[in-house]
Parts: sequence; C-alpha cells; structure tokens
Amino acid sequence: MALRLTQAVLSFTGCSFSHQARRPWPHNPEEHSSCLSLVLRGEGLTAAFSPAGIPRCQLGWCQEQGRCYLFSQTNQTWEAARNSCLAQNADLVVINDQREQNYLVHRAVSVRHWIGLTDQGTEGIWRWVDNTSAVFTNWNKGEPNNVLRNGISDEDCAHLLETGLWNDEHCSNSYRCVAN
Ligand SMILES: [Ca+2]
Ligand SMILES: [Ca+2]
Repeated sequence: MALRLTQAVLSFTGCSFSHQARRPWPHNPEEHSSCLSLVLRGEGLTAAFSPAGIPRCQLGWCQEQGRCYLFSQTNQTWEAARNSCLAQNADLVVINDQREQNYLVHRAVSVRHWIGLTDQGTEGIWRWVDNTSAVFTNWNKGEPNNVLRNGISDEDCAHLLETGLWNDEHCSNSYRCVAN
C-alpha cells in the first residue's frame, strides 16, 4: 500500500534542542548525529528513524558513545530523582571518565544536575549508584566539604555545578538530574 504524505513534518525532539523543518533532512546532519532520532509525522503515519548505524535510545534520550542519557526538565530531590530513573529502568548517571564528563557538561548547559554519586553509606566514602567507587572525579576546589545545615543535615549527594565541576550538596535540595 502506498502512503501519500501531504503535510509531512520532520522534527527532532529531546536532548537540549527541538527542530522542525518542512524540507527534507537537516541542513547539517552532523550537528544532530549524537542525538536522538528523527520523527516523521504525516497524515496517519508516524515513523521514527535514527542516524544510520547508531542504535536507538528511547525517544527523548540522548546518545553518546553507545550510551543513552536523559537530562530531566524538572527539579527533584536526589532520592526522588533516583526513583524516577529506576522507574524508567535506568539510574542516575555514573561518570567514568573525562570524555563522558565533557559530554554531560555540554548537554547540561550550565544547569545544576544530580549525578549518581553519594556518600550516604559512609561519610566521606563516595560511591556510585552501581556501588563502584569513584575513580574518576571532578570536584570543584574545596569540595566535597560536607557543610552542615542547622548543625544536623550534611552534604551526601553530588551534582554538577554550572561549571560542570562537582559539589556535594544536601540530598533534599531539588535539581534536575542526568539518567543513564
Ligand atoms: Ca557527606
Ligand atoms: Ca559542598
């Protein structure tokens, strides 16, 4: 059966941008190659594509080096953010090296995001949510400093600062998060 698309719209969604064009395929495919999929919507038809040879992440997730990332748009406590990740069969991001760090900073666009690093188990012993120890770290100068709030609550959850450097913060603060 042949389908005729009379008002097809090409749209890129998710990640940190959204793009629509009423003419075929992007003006600069490279610009979009690390990111999500192309969605083609026409009358009675929705089809999704990925750049050739790249496995597909869920719609709205970003792909980099074979891994899928979701940059949340809502602020949540660290624990609520983690639960949201787990509900999507993911977890807060584990950052393995400088290249991954650089990618996340690029996509976080100077907005604070929780990452999957905590010392809630043992104060001062930072572990990732997959229970591995933090080999690669990117702490801001003077961090982690475990500042006390009201003499009781300390800082046990890590996040990206606007600069991309890491800070330990009160887990009850609300920030966006990165899932993967
Ligand atoms: Ca701490
Ligand atoms: Ca701190």
